Amino acid sequence: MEGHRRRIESGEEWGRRLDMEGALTARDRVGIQDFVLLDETTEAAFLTNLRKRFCNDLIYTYVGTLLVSVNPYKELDIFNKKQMELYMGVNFFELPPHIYALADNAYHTMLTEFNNHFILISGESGAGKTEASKKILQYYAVSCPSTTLLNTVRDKMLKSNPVLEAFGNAKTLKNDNSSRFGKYMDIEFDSEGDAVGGHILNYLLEKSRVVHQNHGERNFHIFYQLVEGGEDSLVQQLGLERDCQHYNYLTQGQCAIVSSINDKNDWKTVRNALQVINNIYSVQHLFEIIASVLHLGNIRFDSDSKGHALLNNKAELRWLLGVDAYTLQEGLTYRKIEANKDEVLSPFTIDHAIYARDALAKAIYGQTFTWLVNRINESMENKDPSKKTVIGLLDIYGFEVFYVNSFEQFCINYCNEKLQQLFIQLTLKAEQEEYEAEDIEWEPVQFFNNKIICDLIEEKHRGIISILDEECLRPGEATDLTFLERLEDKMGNHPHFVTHKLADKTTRKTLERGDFRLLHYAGEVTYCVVGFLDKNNDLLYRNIKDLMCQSKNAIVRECFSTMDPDSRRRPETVVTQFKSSLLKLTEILMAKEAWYIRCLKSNESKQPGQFDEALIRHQVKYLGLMEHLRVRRAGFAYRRKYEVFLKRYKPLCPATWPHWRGVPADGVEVLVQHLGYLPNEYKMGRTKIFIRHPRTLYATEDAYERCKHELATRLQAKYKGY
Ligand code: AD9
Ligand code: MG
Repeated sequence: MEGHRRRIESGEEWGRRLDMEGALTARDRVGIQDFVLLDETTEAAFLTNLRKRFCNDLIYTYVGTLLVSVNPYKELDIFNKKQMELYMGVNFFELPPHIYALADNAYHTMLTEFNNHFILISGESGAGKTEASKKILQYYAVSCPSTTLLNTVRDKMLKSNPVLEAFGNAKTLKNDNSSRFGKYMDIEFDSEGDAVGGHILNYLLEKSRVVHQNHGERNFHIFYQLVEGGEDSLVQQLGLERDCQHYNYLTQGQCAIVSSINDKNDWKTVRNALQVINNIYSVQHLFEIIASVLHLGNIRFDSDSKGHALLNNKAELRWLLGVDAYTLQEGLTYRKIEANKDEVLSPFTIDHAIYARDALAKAIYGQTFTWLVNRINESMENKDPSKKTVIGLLDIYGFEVFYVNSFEQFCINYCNEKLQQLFIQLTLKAEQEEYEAEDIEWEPVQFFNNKIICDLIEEKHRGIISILDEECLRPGEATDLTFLERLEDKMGNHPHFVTHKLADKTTRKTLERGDFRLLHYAGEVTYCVVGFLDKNNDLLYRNIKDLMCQSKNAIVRECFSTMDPDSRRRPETVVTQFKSSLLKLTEILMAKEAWYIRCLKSNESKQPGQFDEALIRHQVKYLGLMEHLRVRRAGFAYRRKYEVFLKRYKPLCPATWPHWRGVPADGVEVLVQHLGYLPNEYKMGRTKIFIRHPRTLYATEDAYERCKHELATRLQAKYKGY
């Protein structure tokens, strides 16, 4: 690990120099780079500062070590190798705020303390989370030491991004490149700081998009990329038409062409990045699957005289997944029922047949996505996991509200509630509780705790998820509307839950009978219950599943053979699986040291340079930034157990070196007195020392590095003669 951190002219010093040069003060012109240093902690002052910076293309501002980022919706010249080099190994507050500074600081803290970290990137849909996570990954790819072998791992990590974005992102009304899955990626480092491996956990892909898109939205990018950009021979081989309009699954949103997206070029990038999968046969199978889904979507049904579904265009069947065409046709138009050890075929109506077709398309795509993540993980695997520390990057779908919100928005917004809860627990709550526990004098800061909404959704036996699952257990009897009625019975007068029946006169006008409204931490969302039960059950007929296990396509065969191996057990519902995976994620994160990036969306129309004050004020409010600022301002940036602090810095004081004989707290007191800490710079708690500002600690750290260096030089000189 490198010794001294570089010290260079700081942003503050730069500001002061400008002051002396006259004209406008830097502070007046470009705002202040850490909200903690603002004269007043009002929302108005906060927004004024943010606006000043935004208007000067300064999209980053700190609140202590938390980074606030405002989406500029334009390319800025601050993300390049030169900038990266500027930030490498430099103390946090010494340069203007940047995502590279946060990435670098997390990295160096990990190396010095040999512990695990994570970077929580949050904000609503389109706020810039995915862009932020890519910039961090690029920073590590450039800044970490490199060898040929490691370059391969690094290359795979970088390539995983375009691949997963092609398969997991889509254009929505909020964002032209919206993440439709959640992603948590561990970057693994060895003790030298080399990136030696990576691992991705993926969360609930919005599969319904494969078969249905709302007006103004698209299916996943990969479909358009293949149709538009695929090589002639490939397109021909897959039996595709080079026209998105030809495909039922690509045209429902009526916006196959988007000005900000170049599917042809993106295809080239993705094709190249697919090297991340080491097997060319698999890549070919992957393309066959994408094409099969498109063909499947073009299968239509007619009805015979008895109202039973008949396949209309059998021609499409020959392109489908290397399975027997006749059996597939049967699977899409009949259901196999076991009765007294006999198998009976029960014909579908057209609606049922469409349901079966779409369920198959969703299952194939969803399973393939998981397969893809697994292959990427294999290729980034750390070959020697014995000694490693990690930095985890969390980039999940942001909070979203559309004109019509369904099961998918419910899951996405629930996930955002959980992340907000984690943020509250780790910052506002834990921080204040710690001051109390350590007997540090403290004026409590009030904040809105969204636990009440998390409980409303996920509480055992009483929450919305439990009620939904119970309804899913009553096939034939329960419907989306009985689910709504049960919610009304149970939630009655909950302050964050409203329906048409429960609402007062004014609110009732804004609610349909089949809706329920949740008052989320980030705003109200009205959910339409239609489809909740089906989407939560996510059933695939047994005979279709069995058929897929015989596919000639190795990926399909593998995916469906490993799907819920215990067929006697009822599979967990979608939302319950999601809830458990979020619980596990919270445990993973809680065991690590946290860094935060709060992304703000500057305007709804995706325009560069537009600072929509009302929109930003709303985000500042619900993200809890003001409360965070108040806690930070009154609080302490750094704290360490007396033992740990003393162990590291004891060489700096003759009275504590090489051994301190008394209790650690007294040793620390002697040490900081010796270092000249002023009384208001630190506080002694019951078990820890609290340091108000990071610069105090950085000065101590610099002194420690100098001391270590001198000690090493002296030792070298002493032993030179031997
Ligand atoms: V969602 O929850 O996945 O729907 P994100 O991930 O928060 O959302 P994303 O990072 O995809 O948003 O950003 C949306 C768009 O904003 C990008 O496609 C860019 O066009 C734009 N953006 C975001 N951050 C930056 C930036 N630092 N510089 C330039 C940016 N443009
Ligand atoms: Mg995203």
